Amino acid sequence: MNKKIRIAVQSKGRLAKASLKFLASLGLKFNVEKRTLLAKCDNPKVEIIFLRDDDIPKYVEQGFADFGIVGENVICEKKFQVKVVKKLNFGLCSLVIAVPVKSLIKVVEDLTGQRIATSYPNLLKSFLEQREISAAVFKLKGSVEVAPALNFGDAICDLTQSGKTLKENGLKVIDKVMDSQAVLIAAPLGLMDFDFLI
Ligand code: PRT
Ligand code: ZN
Repeated sequence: MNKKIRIAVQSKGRLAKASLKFLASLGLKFNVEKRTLLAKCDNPKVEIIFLRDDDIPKYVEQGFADFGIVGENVICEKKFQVKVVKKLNFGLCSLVIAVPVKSLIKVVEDLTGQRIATSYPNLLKSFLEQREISAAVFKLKGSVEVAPALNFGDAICDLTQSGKTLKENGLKVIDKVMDSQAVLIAAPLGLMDFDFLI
């Protein structure tokens, strides 16, 4: 095989360090200190590309990267056409629905007619549809947990790991949309000669 394998990982953020650790565990050696957008590996057939996590599935889907490491939540939200080839058991978190602790909303059925702020509108809408709940979904890019305190939403749907941020913002979980973890993804067109990664 002469083709170079290009692997896309998050440049900064929650998955960055663990992604490189996973690649190192496969025997790949690369220089992270002199890291630019692209890092060459000792193995000349492999190169690592550093991206925003949201862009990783696009690169893989379009074939600009052969593999990528990203949270399942990202690929499920935008329904990217990529294959999940391995669950990596890091970046564990859950996408949950939470409300202010004193809210009269106790179960998701109580969300009918209410406003929910989230960075994951597609996943939330499918969840609500499955439960036949009609609620207004507002998209926010970040800091979703502060929305109810600012009266921008009666509930939120966001990722949580330790639960600390929800607690600090006076919120409690009433239901779970999905569990998520980091996954190794590949372009949909086969995985020839890449066995060492799987
Ligand atoms: O810059 P870039 O676009 O690459 O990164 P990003 O800021 O969009 O993503 P980043 O680094 O925050 O998260 C990358 C991935 O890590 C996510 O897509 C998830 O798959 C995974 N992950 C695991 C998490 C968390 N745990 C997590 N706790 N992503 C976000 N959070 C947030 C959560 O929403 C809350 O606001 O962290 C905050 C703290 O959580 P608690 O519950 O531990 O307090
Ligand atoms: Zn991102």
